[in-house]
Amino acid sequence: MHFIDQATIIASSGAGGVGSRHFRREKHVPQGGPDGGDGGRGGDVQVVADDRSRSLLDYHYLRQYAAEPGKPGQGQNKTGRDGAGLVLQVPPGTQVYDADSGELLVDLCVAGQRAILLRGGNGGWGNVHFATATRQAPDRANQGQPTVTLNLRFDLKMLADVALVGLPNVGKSSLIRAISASQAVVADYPFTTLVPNLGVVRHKGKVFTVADIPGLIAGAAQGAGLGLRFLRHVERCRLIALLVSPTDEIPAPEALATLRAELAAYQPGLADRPQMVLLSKADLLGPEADDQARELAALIGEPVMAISAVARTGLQLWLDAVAVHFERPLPAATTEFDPCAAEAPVVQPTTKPAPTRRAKFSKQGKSKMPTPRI
Ligand SMILES: Nc1nc2c(ncn2[C@@H]2O[C@H](COP(=O)(O)OP(=O)(O)OP(=O)(O)O)[C@@H](O)[C@H]2O)c(=O)[nH]1
Ligand SMILES: [Mg+2]
Repeated sequence: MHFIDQATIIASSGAGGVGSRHFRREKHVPQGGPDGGDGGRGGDVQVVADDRSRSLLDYHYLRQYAAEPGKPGQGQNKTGRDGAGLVLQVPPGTQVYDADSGELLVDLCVAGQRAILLRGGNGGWGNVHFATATRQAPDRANQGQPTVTLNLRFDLKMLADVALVGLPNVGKSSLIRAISASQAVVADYPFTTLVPNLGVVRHKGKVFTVADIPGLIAGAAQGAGLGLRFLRHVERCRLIALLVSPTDEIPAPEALATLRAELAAYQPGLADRPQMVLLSKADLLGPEADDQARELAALIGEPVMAISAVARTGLQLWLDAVAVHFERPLPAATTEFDPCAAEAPVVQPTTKPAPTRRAKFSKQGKSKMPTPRI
């Protein structure tokens, strides 16, 4: 599957329908009064976080989206039909920006969360509204409010509980395959994984999501390897698992320092995110694996767990530790990151009120319909 995590689109609200300029025409009702109905409302543009979508691929191919305009009002006081709204479905974790001003409009961090980005235009008044005692045949009606166009930027930052970070070839994809149904590709060469993979782990009644991030190398901050492009997906993880393995080209303490330096270069705050160190491919170390893990732990001054995706050892213990980590009540003044607590899933719909315009009528008495911009 193609994975697209950024897209820019143009979205337009529906214009309001034009009001009708109509007079009653019935047998035996000479000079029937005005009966032109109002135009229908234009459709809104909404955005919704949809659990089933994982990528912004659709928006990469199709860039222009428009809600339906309201239908014109009609005689016999008939109001025009409202235009259908437009619902843009994006994966949870998508931030929606106004591409021109750079303003964050809404951060959709919970599945099902939705926001109205643009409200459809109100329909114009039909001539029935303009009748007065002295003006009983009003020759005017209102144009509906025009369409409003917004350039939108979608920025997907995956919402996983745990991010797997390590040098290329350390066994990240093998690990996500071993603990979830993810079909991440595994191969014996660096940079097998080119885009992040997401897996759902079910462990002893707990469910959490794990992201396998493409391998990092020293100098990623300057663009080496795949650069830091995919670290945006680590930004919103609550726990970072740092993997080192006996097959790394550099010793484990050095590998850890490299990974941490690259994380900090991407975003200083990432260094403070809770981390766990995993000694991957423990099967290659045979019975010495646990000793080596203890040695490394003593060297770096923090706990290290030995795991093997191939031999499936240490996985349950590690998942126990992850579950305990997420269960632990957070201290009052915690700095632990929780994307949804930090930005409570309150939707702040951004609406741009459209200016009202009067209808202009040509000599033939026909109204000019609002022309949608796209
Ligand atoms: N012996 C052993 N080999 C492993 C283990 N986990 C992964 N490997 C091997 O290590 C190689 C790389 O594994 P991947 O899971 O693709 O590594 P990765 O970290 O996802 O690599 P990139 O996507 O390139 O960053 C493959 O040949 C795997 O078979 C393990 O637990 N034990
Ligand atoms: Mg991989």
